[in-house]
Amino acid sequence: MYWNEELECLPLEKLREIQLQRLKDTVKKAYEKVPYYRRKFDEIGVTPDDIKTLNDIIHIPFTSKADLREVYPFGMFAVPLNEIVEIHMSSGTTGKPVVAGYTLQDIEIWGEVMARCLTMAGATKSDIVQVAYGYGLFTGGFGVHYGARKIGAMIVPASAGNTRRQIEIMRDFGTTILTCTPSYALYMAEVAQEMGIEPTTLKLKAGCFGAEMWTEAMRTEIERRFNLSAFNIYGLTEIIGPGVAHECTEKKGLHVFEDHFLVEVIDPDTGDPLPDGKRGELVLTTITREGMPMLRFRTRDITSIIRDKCPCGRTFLRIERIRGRTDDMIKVRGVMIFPYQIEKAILEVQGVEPHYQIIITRPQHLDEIEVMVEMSKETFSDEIKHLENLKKKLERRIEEITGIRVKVTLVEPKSLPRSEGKAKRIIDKRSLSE
Ligand code: DLL
Repeated sequence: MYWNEELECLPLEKLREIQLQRLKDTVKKAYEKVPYYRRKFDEIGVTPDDIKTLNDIIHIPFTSKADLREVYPFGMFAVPLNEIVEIHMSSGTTGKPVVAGYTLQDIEIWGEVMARCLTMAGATKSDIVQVAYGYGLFTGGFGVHYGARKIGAMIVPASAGNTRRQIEIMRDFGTTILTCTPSYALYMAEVAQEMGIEPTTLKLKAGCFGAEMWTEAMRTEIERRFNLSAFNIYGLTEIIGPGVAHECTEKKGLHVFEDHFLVEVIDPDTGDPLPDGKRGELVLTTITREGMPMLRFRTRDITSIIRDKCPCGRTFLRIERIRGRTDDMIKVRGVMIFPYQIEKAILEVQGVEPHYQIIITRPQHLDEIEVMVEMSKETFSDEIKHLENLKKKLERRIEEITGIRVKVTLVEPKSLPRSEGKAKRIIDKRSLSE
């Protein structure tokens, strides 16, 4: 099912033509209207006229989160302030947040790409879409809202939190599509059970889950607990919010809406472009944003490009599921490990729940990783001998996958903090213990 078949299935030649024109226009506007871009272009002697083909994108300087912070709050806007009709902000935990400004047309485009996402998950006018992403400065709630409104579905703007009420609403209204972070979905399943509501008896048929890293195993778990089809949705505040990329029913990578966003994957150390299929840092360029055009934004998200033709008929390239962030990478004794590897190991082992936290310390100049994993209710009442075996099994599996020996601590069911938004998986205590 397509929202906009003509654009989603554009012949590649035509798509490239549109992209080039839009890229040229965007670069010109950014250069003329945003002093920050002009300065960066001038510093390396590049002008908008140097962009003659799509490959010339490599001559454009990168934009980083630090650049955006430098011009906080409105320095990246390319239109007068009275043209900006809405503001959102990133959920950044450190430093100044990043502000994104939208014109009326930007909001229109946001609705369009989000309508495409929801349609990919099977949403139609007849659906009831519960938006359990936060509304507010975070982009999740409003983004899904604009898309669902375009489709004409019934929107339940629940926002994040108040979990018991979320579940009552799902049951009483017959919600068919749930949108929230994957960790919140799992938490909801747990709370439903506590309330005596079996989650599989709800009417949910699909869910759009994103805003944080999750694995295939986590997808299986969410699908099993709710008996729904779980889709992966990707996006970020700097580019538009949710709606940059979404899975089609093939679920083999996320289609990027290339008529609005250009995709590159680079080597995070050298900045050089990487060939398709090779994992590196995702770099995105907006080609239709008016309020805040973003040129070659370094997302820090790790993925690779899949350019093979997709059986769904869409011509947009796909990116593989995000593997983590360059700044989430834990470097231990010279080995890089990612939280997704640990999540994968945990979900493979029977007897534990998909709730975990990774704690990094450096007691004697050497990094140590402790993985706290919740036991299932049944395991909790097991004999100590069995628990010891389970702990060893987890440690062995994590070591096989990551190459690193970690300490696993089994904790009581429901003792780790639950999240209504983005889960906090890593607690880095290194700076404190040094
Ligand atoms: O999280 C936008 C969003 C809202 C996406 C709702 C999807 C659904 P930010 O708060 O700016 O925006 O965070 C963006 O979250 O750079 C990734 O690191 C991470 N992220 C987002 N979607 C996914 C995903 C929103 N599907 C940052 N898989 C991004 C993995 C994701 N990571």
